[in-house]
Amino acid sequence: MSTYIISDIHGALEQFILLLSEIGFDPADGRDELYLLGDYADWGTHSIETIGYVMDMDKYPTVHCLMGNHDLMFLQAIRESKEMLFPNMTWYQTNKGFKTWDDYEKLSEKNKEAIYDWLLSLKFSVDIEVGGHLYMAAHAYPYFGNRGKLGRVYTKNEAVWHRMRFDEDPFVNYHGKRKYTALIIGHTPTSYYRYFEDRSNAQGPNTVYFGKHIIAIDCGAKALEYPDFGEESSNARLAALRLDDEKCFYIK
Ligand SMILES: [Mn+2]
Repeated sequence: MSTYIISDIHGALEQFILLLSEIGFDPADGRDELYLLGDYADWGTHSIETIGYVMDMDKYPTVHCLMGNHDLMFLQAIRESKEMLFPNMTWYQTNKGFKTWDDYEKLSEKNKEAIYDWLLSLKFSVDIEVGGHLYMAAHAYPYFGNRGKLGRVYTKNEAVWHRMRFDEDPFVNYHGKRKYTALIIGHTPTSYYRYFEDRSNAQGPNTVYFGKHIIAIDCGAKALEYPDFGEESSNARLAALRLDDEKCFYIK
């Protein structure tokens, strides 16, 4: 049994399916665990299809899906449209949610409701134990609910939006009993962490970043369909981390 983690698919369904085949993950055989850290949609043109695909996978007990900021914006847009307000225009215009929304509006009421219910069901963090180590996985930042003694309030909003610095300790205000080895996150493309660590930009394709307190796995797949984003486009990949031996798998 192995434990795999993937984040920030952003509508890159073809690459996601190739990556699942590369790691040999099949939810029907019940052998391995798969954690998806959010941001299933937006940017890529196959966003609604990606959400449908992930929703089908999520029916299996070995698949665990978390909330990302894009999933939260999508959820907020649906709720606003239900209340006859305009959907979240920041998401629509500046976070590349327009294709997701336009495709969503073409769906049947039944399928729309299924997406809404699924988005509402997404968790903000999960603890993962592998090889004697305890990790927390979240889209961007820890979320504890009401577990443990906390030196500050950790909000759901931060859990999907916070931009972690490369040297930041996300557990510094957690005074509970659990001893976390690292926080595993997506959200911020790993080129950002490598840049701040060694001030170098010219490093080729993005790789998973193993920091002091974090493991960052978003290798920038959102730019796969955008050739005009310079190095962000040429370095973009979708990554899977196998937590057991920290082996990484990549699809361009
Ligand atoms: Mn994100």
